[in-house]
Amino acid sequence: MLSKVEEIKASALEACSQAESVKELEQVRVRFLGKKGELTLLLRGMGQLPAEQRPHFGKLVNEVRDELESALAARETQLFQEEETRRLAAEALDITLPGRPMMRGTVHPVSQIIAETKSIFMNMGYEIVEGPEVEWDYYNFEALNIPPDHPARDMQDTFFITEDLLLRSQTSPVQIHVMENRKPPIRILAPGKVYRADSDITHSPMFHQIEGLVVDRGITMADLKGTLQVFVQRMFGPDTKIRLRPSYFPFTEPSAEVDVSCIMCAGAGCRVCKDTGWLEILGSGMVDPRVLAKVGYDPQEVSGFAFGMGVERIAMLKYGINDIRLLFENDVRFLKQFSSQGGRLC
Ligand code: 2U9
Repeated sequence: MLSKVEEIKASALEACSQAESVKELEQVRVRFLGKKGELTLLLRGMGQLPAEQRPHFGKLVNEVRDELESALAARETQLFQEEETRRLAAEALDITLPGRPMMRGTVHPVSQIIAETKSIFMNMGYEIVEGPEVEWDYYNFEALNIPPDHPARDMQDTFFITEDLLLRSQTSPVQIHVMENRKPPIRILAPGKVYRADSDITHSPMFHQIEGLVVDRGITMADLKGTLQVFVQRMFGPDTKIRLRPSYFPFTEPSAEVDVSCIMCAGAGCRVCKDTGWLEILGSGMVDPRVLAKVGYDPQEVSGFAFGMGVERIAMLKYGINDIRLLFENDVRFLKQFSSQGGRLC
């Protein structure tokens, strides 16, 4: 029986050191120390020994069990550490790998034109002003010398909310509010959304306008022309020329449409300018004395010039866009072409 104990001890310690995982180690524990384990059964068979040998035998088996338990615990700690090291190595992150590339957003071409125009006029001392998109009929029409029978008031052209309330069809009401609340000198730029019941490849029911207004003593058409000359040179390039053609607007007298030398062919004639060498970009004129009088200014004392442009039209000309709807669809393939990096990855 004693040699059997030594035999079990040797094979248990051997199995313990050979176990390659915590699971295998548990099997070793069960095999030798479990309820039906080899050492346990040996202890249970002690009754077959002569009485005087039992204490010595029992002591020996208990020593072997203690030794095996210590060996199992030591091996378990070792295996835990090895398994932990392997797990951490498998989970390791390589933080030197480059990150996933992300597309950088771009500024919408309409916003680019608005920002550029604001910057050009702010550098000339203009103040940027804004106002409500829902307006009274009075501010959108009446104060601007647009009589009740004028075609612009037609229900087909303007989005009326009630008989007196509408979605503004131009940003001019903003300038009327400013003039009602301030005395000249006035030098303001009013960018914003406007609404007209119009929709085709060059018209959208909502579009953006930028209007400018200067009122002071002694303002003349020369001031208007000089200001617009500076604007187009900064917007389209230093060689850009302008020409003024007589026109009519209810709120300006005299009025002029302003053309720039074609930004595609520099005036030589091409498809974009329909071989004329010129592109119409805005309307302008001297503020009608009746408009000045309506806000309480004395037209004998002060005069003013005003101009207005459609932002989408400027963007279409500047970037060669042939359908206004592209500016409202927000197709990333279209928009990324207007990034300063051409929509490249970060
Ligand atoms: C006040 C007095 C006068 C603003 C002006 C135009 C001429 C003009 C159009 C350009 C293209 C509108 O978007 S568009 O269809 N605008 O031609 N706008 S003068 O005149 C004003 C504004 C405010 C108090």
